[in-house]
Amino acid sequence: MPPPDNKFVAKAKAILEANDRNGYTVPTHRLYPFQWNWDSAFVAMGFAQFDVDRAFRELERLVEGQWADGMIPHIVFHDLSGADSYYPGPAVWGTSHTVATSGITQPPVFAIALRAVHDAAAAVDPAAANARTLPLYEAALKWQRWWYAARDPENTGLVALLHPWESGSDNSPAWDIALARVPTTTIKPVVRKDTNHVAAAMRPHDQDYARFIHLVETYADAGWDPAQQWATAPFKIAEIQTTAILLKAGEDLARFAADFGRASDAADLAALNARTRAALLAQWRPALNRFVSRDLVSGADVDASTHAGFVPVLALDLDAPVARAMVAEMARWSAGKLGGLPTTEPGTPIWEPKRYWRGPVWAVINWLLINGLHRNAHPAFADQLREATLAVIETTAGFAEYFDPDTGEGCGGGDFSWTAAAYLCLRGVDRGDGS
Ligand code: 9WN
Repeated sequence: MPPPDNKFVAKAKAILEANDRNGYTVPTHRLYPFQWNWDSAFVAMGFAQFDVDRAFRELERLVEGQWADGMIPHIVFHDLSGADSYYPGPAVWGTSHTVATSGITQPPVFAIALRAVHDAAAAVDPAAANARTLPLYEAALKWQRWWYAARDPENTGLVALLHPWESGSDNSPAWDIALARVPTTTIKPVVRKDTNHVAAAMRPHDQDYARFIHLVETYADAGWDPAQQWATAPFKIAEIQTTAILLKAGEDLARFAADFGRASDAADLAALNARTRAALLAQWRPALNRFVSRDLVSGADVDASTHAGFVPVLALDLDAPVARAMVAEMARWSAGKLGGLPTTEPGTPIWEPKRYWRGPVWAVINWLLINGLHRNAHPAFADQLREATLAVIETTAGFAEYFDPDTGEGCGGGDFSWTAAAYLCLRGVDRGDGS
């Protein structure tokens, strides 16, 4: 169902159009002047609500950055004309690909988006939709295989992140213990630009940035070779949000493999999905009512209370008591708060309602959870999150990057692409799953 005509729908479309840079969409003007990986996947689902051709184009442009080994980097620097407003740019990354890119990746929402874009296109012309999808399916499958080869070489079923930026939740308290082991020394000075655009109190600390850049320099030194990075990484987290997204992507790819008659791809995907499903289920902690990541350097559970603990609902069919316990916990965190689910548990020492991934609400996280809640037969709480997301945008925050759950204030960058995309998809469909 297309979104109804209202002034917010018009504004959301206008934001996507204004952030368009010749077929890809910047997350927001100046603060993020390039193409970001998971942002583009969410944006493609937003475009699919009103312009499927443009939705495909978003994904095609992201694939221009795909490396020979299959990785799709977290930033593609198509056009360097606005480069002075962002740090770190290509010179810091020191990668070598035909288009300048970063050297790390981001959550693989791409295949999930491809499914939504394909299905929107197929409603009009199935043959044309399949023809345009096929090369993107192949790119997504290659990336899926990269994840398993490069980030789960021991075949545990959980994929690991080697840099907090790969999570998309950069300064989450989930990384505090692991990141504290990373030195703050860097070869070249750190020259932050983000705090020229957004108040420092809403962004990561300088110490976080020093460690982020230390990791970049360490991996650049390893020649961006996945095996060498794995061997030398001082930060290595088998991470549940990314793994859950990878599993959902694997399910969507398996459906494409069946549709396209790719029997051997389908068999590979079924085996990978089954291994990951079992590994993810084993990360449930009944005492916490959440799933937990594992720190592969120390071997310990990452038990910081962050939203990531709920994201496996996206890709698992949970036993009813587990789903109920999880929903009750999410309801407790969001009680009396605005915008949906806060990214950390309110009232705890880690809770900072304005500081980026340490408390604020993000529309795209709500969106992933809403999909998972429908899958697991919790439509009432899904609707509550959906209504809260739409309401905070319409009443207090506008299309901000993220929201303060105490005040409903919009924080970070303005006219933000993925917030606009989330709005279009959540406003447009009753189930709120972009389909
Ligand atoms: C680093 C673009 C990206 C999002 C991430 C978000 C933020 C970048 C930054 O912005 O990260 O990748 O410089 O802060 O954390 O989720 O993809 O919107």
